[in-house]
Amino acid sequence: MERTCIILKPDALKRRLAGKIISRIEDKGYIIADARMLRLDEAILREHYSHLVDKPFFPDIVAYMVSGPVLAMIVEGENAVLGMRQIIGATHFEDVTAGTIRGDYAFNTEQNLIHGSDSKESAELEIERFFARR
Ligand code: IDP
Ligand code: MG
Repeated sequence: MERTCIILKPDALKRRLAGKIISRIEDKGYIIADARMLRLDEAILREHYSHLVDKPFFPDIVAYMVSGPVLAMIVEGENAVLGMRQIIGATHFEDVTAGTIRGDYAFNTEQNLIHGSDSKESAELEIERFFARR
């Protein structure tokens, strides 16, 4: 069984969309194996988004991601990494399609409600980062 790390970002909780998003995950057939509320800080975000630290918008991402609690989850099921990326939708707003979580609820590239690991390797690192270490 494959597992992936999903994070409901602060806007998902502020907009009271957690229930709807979790329903979509369960409707796909996946199991919420573990979950925890976290408050992220810049240090963990520099790690989690290490591929973006040099981007001009990185300070905005930090401000967004520390603006409230997040809900980190371990989601399990067949092809969970790719399957979750499919229901999450594309990264960039111009590529997002309706029917995905981002396509149906987000209205820009940055505040896009949900994180999902992009590979099995990232999933294991992120589960370690958000569940084992803290
Ligand atoms: P992903 O979340 O689809 O895996 P990444 O490229 O890993 O996309 O980017 C991480 C997060 O950083 C995105 O989910 C989004 O919140 C933010 N982000 C990525 N690219 C941009 C951008 O061009 N402008 C503003 N925010 C961005
Ligand atoms: Mg990513």
